[in-house]
Amino acid sequence: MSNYQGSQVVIIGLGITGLSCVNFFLARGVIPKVIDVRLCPPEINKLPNFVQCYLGAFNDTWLLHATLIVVSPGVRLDHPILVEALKLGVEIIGDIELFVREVTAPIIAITGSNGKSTVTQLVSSMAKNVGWRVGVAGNIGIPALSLLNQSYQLYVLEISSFQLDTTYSLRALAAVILNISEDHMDRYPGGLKQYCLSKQRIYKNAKICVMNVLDPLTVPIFKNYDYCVSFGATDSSADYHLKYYKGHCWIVAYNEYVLNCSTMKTNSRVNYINALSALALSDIINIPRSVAVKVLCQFSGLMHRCQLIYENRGVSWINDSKATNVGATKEAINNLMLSGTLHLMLGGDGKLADFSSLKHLIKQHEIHLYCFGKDGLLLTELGYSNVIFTNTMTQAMRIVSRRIKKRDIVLLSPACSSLDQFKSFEMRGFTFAYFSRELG
Ligand code: UMA
Ligand code: ADP
Repeated sequence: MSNYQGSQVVIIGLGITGLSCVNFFLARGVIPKVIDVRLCPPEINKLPNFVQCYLGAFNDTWLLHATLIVVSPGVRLDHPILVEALKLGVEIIGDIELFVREVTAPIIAITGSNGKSTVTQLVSSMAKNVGWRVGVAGNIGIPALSLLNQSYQLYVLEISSFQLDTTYSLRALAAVILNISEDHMDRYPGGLKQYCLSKQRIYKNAKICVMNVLDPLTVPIFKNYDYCVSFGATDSSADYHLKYYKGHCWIVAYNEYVLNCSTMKTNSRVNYINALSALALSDIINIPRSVAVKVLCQFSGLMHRCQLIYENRGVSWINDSKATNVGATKEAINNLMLSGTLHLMLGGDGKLADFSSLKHLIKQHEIHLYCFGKDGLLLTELGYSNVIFTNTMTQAMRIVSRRIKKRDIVLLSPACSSLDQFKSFEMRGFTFAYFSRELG
């Protein structure tokens, strides 16, 4: 446990992370200062009035005179004033660092470009089904510090690359990088290499590393782990893999046929792959196989991830609003059983992504494109014919609704963040669901 008495603490960001950090310090008798570039940050009403708050811009004097700066994940670390503070010897960390300095219970740490929330949900459900008290937190939407003072036996943390960038003391019992594909390029001027190095930080000092053998970028570069476990959908040399046997896809663990995927509620191959890493993690913490398999069978997928939300007049409407990068959108397209036309809705903030690898898929499946939002115009360049540009997603849906016919699929898998036009990916997904029913 660290002692922050006498520290001059400045917290940047008053979203859910910033507020959890404020409460953390107040509980330790330290009154932090808070900065937020917004004039009306989301959690301002929950900030006690004796905590000094500077809104609308960074307060350079506060930052340069701090002894500890705690940044929210949305804050860029290459901001000149933070670079200057660092040079002056000011410590800059994030909420996960504060958290891991305090906890003694084992931590399962999960990162990757896609599948983090799904695997976090699966592993934590398995552990809860055994009867353990499990804290589930992190990028999944619950600040880790908000779970600190409870007697959890295990923490399952979803950790983003932004959070890993400001974490130094994580010593996970088991850590996994599920996969790495381009994301958040607006935050990583060093490109995929820099993003990948952020993800790799999860393995630093981990006891057991779980890696995806089909994705070389997930292989640990830090070698001080006790041992490494592998998964890989189509690689039968991996400890956990998928195998076709008598017409069915099976989950195989250490050469044992563990689960017939057709008995699972989800029929998404992506979720079979997520089941592999979840099972690997559950085996590491000695969850009985029977419990793990029961959870996998009952799992029907999370909301806003390739979720069939409406069927009418032979047309299926699928909400994959959580596809906020190219990798997830590719996966969604490849997973579909197409017999009619695919109407794909792309748009939002692309975070400086290179979308070009979608072009081939779009041509191959003769996909009709509907592009909207901040990067909508850029996305229209992916199409050949049948490309529509609108300002908003709802305008695009109105056009889609006039063009659909029996056996078609309308897929919202936008390859972009929602934040240019929506409060969150959930709000974008709910809006899509609402208008599917209105217009479909
Ligand atoms: N802010 C500043 N200066 C900046 C940047 C932000 O003052 O330079 C302020 C904003 O004005 C805002 C506040 O900081 O008022 C918000 O902070 P934040 O953006 O870090 O968001 P939080 O509300 O604290 O939520 C964060 C994560 N957000 C981001 O990583 C952008 C949430 O992940 C996470 O669930 C939450 O902490 C709890 O851990 C969201 C996300 O989009 C869902 N994550 C990315 C992703 O999944 O792709 C990584
Ligand atoms: P994350 O928390 O990493 O964003 P989610 O489980 O919320 O991951 O899923 C986000 C998106 O990625 C969804 O579009 C989902 O269909 C897709 N997805 C989930 N698992 C995988 C995977 N293993 N590989 C590629 N895409 C995936």
